[in-house]
Amino acid sequence: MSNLQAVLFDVDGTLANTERDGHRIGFNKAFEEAGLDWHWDVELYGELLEVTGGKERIRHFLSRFYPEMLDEEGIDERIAGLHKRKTHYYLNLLRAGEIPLRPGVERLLQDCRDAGLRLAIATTTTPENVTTLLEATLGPESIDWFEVIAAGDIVPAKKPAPDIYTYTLEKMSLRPDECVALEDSGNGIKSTNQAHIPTLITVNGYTETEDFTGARAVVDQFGMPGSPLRLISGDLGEAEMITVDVLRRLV
Ligand code: XBP
Ligand code: MG
Repeated sequence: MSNLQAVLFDVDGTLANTERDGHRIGFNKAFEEAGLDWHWDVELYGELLEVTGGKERIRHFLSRFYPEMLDEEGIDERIAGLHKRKTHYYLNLLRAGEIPLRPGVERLLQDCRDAGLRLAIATTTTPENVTTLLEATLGPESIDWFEVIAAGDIVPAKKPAPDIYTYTLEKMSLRPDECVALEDSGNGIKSTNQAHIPTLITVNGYTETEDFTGARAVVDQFGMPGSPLRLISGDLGEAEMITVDVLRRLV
C-alpha cells in the first residue's frame, strides 16, 4: 500500500521552462537599464545556473568575472537593487503570458487534486514569481490549491541545501516518505536527497546532462494524451504519462 499523501513541486524548470526565456531576459534587462555592459547569453546562463537564487547568481557572476567588485562598499544593496528590477521584468513576461506551463503539468495537478493529495511548492525563486506564474497560467484560484508555497529567502540556505524541503515537510507535518518531490535539476535532487524525499525528475534543455543519482526515475516530460513521456532512467512500467498511480508506485 502506498503511503503517498502529498506532492511537492519545484517551479523553475519543472512547472515551466522559466530560465532561458524568462529569468535570463529579466537579468539582462536589469543590467542594461543600470548601464552595465553585462550580457548573459544562453550558454553562459546555463553555466551560471550552477548557483540557485537570483541574487546569489549575480554574486557568483561577479566572483567569476569582476571579483574586485565584491569588495566594494554597498555591493549587497547594489545586487539587491538589480535583482529587484530583474524580478520586475520577469513578472512582466509572466503577466504577458510569455511563459507557458510544461506539457502535462496542468493535467497532473488536476489528477492530484481529484485524488485528494495535498500539494505544495518548494522553490528557490522569489514568492511573487510563483504566485504570478500560477495566476497567469492556471488562474488566481490555483494559488489556493497549494497548502504551502515555500519560496526564496524564507530559509537560510537555498538548494542544493535541503532547507526549503525540510521547511515544507515541517509546515505540513509530513514525513519524507509520505511525499514525492518533482524536480528538474541536479541542485534539486541534491536538496531532496538530503531531505530523504523520493523524487521524480523531469529534465529540460539546461539540465538533461546533470547527475540525478538518487532519483526514483528520470523522464523528459510528464506526458499528455498523444504526447507520451520518454523514460530516461528508472522503471515506470509501461507508463506514458505521470499520473497519481505512477507517483504512488514511487513511494
Ligand atoms: C530556481 C532558481 C532561481 C531562478 C531565479 O531554482 O535557481 O534562482 O533562476 O529566481 P529551483 P530568483 O528551480 O531549483 O528552485 O531570481 O527569484 O531568485
Ligand atoms: Mg528547478
